[in-house]
Amino acid sequence: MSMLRSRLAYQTAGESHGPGLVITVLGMPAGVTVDLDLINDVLKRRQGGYGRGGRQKIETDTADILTGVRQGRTLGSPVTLFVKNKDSRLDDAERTPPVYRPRPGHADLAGSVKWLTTDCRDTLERASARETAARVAAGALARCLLRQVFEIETFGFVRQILDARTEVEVTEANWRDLVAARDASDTYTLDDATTEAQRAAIRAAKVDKDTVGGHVETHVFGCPPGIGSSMNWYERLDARLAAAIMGIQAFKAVQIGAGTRAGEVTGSQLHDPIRFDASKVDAPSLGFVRDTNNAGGTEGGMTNGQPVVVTGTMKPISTLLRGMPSIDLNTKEAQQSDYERSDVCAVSAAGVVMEHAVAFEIASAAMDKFGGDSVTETGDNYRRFLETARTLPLDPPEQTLA
Ligand code: EPS
Repeated sequence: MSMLRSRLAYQTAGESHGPGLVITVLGMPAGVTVDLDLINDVLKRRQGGYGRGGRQKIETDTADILTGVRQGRTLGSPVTLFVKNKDSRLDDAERTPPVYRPRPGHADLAGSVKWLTTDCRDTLERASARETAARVAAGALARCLLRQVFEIETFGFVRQILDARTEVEVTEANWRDLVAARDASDTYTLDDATTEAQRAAIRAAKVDKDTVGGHVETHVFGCPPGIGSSMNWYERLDARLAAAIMGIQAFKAVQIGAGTRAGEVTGSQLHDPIRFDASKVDAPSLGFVRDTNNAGGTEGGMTNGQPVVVTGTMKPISTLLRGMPSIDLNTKEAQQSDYERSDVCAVSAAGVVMEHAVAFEIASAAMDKFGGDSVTETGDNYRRFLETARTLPLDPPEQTLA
């Protein structure tokens, strides 16, 4: 996975109620123009969405750049970002009390046993979805690289909350228009009727002191064929995406393209027929056209030139105002689980987080393929690859010499 084997990787650190979150991105080439407005804009969007809790009224997440950037451009050294927590109180025992009644669905029980304590707070402070702010910051930095060097763009939105689902189709032709629709939606979905239905589902859950989850989608446009690799399981792009997405708090499933529907139809119904359209040879697809995209833009663990389409499923948040049947870890007696300030629904935020987790993996896999220490070198490598791929088949002697 990117952390272990790829050059472009990141590490986050920080507790939910500690002084802040630290993000270190390793392997960024020199010369990436850091769009701090983009980073801060998506950090703000992550904080929003109908159904969020009180914490987001306290925080105004913005990133400070501590290392790796000079005059707005990366140097090739590790880039460190810092997102400050205003609600910093980790060492205040009164305002951050122990939690002895684990919440079903949270890390509380398993973590307390693992780290040999009965105070779930030692686990939950790091397990908290507060950390997703760090993931968004890293992904936004990756988007700066993707845009500048590869002209690759990502688009994330909410497909469904509980049973309120938008059927709007996202294509290469319409996605830019849908950005405005998504940004006008309180739940980050794509049409007004679904926004209203999702708001109603969240409102009903709030009245019931309950929570709701849903499905979020990310589409990646502009990938050429060949990012990722079929040579080793850990280089497969779909495997990398799945690992990155399952690493997001509260995600329970990932689907690429048709996803689980692939098990319910025949091969001739599923696979996307291949055509060649010489008029599209300058597009990232290099002219290899598919009229359907059930593969979700990956075949054999590599991009195939079609948009990469990923769906992630977030479970309902495990902190319920009404509590859930649990126990007191000190006495083992039956008790309702503890309540911590939380969200009724964070699916909208999860859509932002997944988009950025996906962006980082795509950028990391693209750097694995094209390499380079500076954006100039990486860009040259990329253009040369496209030019050569367009001339296929190569002359045999040329192939031998290359
Ligand atoms: C979150 C911050 C957290 C929670 C939520 C998401 O802050 P606090 O615990 O202080 O309210 O609101 O985290 C969870 C739902 C969770 O289970 O950890 C954030 O910034 O996204």
